[in-house]
Amino acid sequence: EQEKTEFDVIGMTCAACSARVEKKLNKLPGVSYAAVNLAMETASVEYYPEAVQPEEMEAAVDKLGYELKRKT
Ligand code: 9UX
Repeated sequence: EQEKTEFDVIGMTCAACSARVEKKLNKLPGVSYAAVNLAMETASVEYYPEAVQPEEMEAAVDKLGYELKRKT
């Protein structure tokens, strides 16, 4: 069963930043769809929890130099 989660994204300045974060999330195995909103500084991710966890998304984006904070 797919799940959906939302993050605040910290550190994005321009559209290339948001494209980079979005591409990274979409490449993660287990992620079926990721969309980043630069203006809102948010990311919405649909994923298969048996294949990937939100912590892995945070770690992958951290490596790019941005920070994800999961919304509760
Ligand atoms: Mo835009 Mo983001 O020039 O790291 S790509 S600021």
